[in-house]
Amino acid sequence: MHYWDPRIEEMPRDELRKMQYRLLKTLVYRLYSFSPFYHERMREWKVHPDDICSLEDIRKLPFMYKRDLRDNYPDRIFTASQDDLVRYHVSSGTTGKPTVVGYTQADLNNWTTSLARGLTSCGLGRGDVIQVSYGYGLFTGGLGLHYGAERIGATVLPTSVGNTERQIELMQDLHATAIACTPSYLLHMGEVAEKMGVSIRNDTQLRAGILGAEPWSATMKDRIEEWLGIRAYDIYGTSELSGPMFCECTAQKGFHVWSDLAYVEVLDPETGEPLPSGEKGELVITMLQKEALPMIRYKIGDISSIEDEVCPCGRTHPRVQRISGRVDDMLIIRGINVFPSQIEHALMNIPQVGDHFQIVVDRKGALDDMLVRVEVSPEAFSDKITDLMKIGKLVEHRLRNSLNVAVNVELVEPGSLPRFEGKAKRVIDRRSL
Ligand code: DLL
Repeated sequence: MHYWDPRIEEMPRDELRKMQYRLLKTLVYRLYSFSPFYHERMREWKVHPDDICSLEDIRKLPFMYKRDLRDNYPDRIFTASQDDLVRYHVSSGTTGKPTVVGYTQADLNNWTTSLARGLTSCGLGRGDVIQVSYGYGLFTGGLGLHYGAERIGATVLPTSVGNTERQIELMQDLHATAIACTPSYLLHMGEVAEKMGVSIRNDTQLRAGILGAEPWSATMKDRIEEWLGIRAYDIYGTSELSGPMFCECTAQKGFHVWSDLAYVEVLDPETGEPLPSGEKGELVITMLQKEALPMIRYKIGDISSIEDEVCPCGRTHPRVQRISGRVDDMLIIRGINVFPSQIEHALMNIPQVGDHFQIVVDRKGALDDMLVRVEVSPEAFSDKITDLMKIGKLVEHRLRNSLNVAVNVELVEPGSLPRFEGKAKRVIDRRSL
């Protein structure tokens, strides 16, 4: 078994917790003393650094939200001076102002270390050629993976997104063994490759995908693995935490959250109470070592659960399961909560369904109306109306059973729905327009 830093990765749990407590205590004192924003927040919540006497006391601290960054645009809550910043990333907010994240050199080092551990844990290292097809620039995916891959001694092929045919030629010619991109972009690449007469499974050296930045179901993972002949690893992060940070290991049982860098909580979204291992709730993360933009109890809005058992890979750090949705991308259809990931999960279990779908929500009179447009798989596509009707009925039935709400289904030809190079946009909610 291969580790990047065995001393940390296999550290006994009690030692890790002691380390977390020390880091938390130092962080809270620093912020209370030097940051007007955190000082004010802690006073509002009537908590003083002296009140933090154990790791569990983290629950006394106030939450942070994305809107805190937006309200303090661009850099009013940074806790490092501009002289000490070595980089900015900016996340393109769809609503309101974007969020700006600044990094000191130590922040970049920790981010890169986190990825070096993660990439090593999924079996990559020296000798690998890692094609980085996340966007380079203000988005964190490209540069984040780039530095992580270089750190482990792999050769980086920095293709960024777009120009897909050229990407596939380079993947073949330079013998890429791994690709880092969104799962939806990899699906698109697979299709473009087939149109070029290239099978990723048979005609390339690709054996691993480092896929994330958007929700994707376990069934989608299975399909990608089977179709492309690779292992598909989940990688998670948000720009506010640095960018892509936490990656699955070869056990593929959730991504390890490095305890020396982050403290993770899963809370009941209704009561705010911590949930036991295995139960799904809202992820709240505290970054224990960030200098320029510390994030304490950041309410990310993503839903998942923690698996507390030590991983078969031997790493002692907790694992977070695949993200099953967001608190705020939850669609409420006639009073029923529906997550796009549930729809994906149901669809991907139907062999006649292709890999792409779109959800359109509208209001007809007073009633919510949900239409799911589904590409039929090339093998199942037929010009016989009766064949298509049968598939349509099956899809409707499966969706109704898994969502408990009636759904209209429209089957469309393979290749006719939009494809994405970055994060897929699968939901069109016309009710808010
Ligand atoms: O998406 C960082 C990233 C880059 C992660 C490359 C992984 C790979 P943001 O643009 O700030 O940062 O978006 C963060 O994307 O809160 C989740 O809702 C979603 N997300 C990210 N990774 C995953 C994943 C980057 N593996 C938001 N599964 C997060 C599900 C994910 N959702």
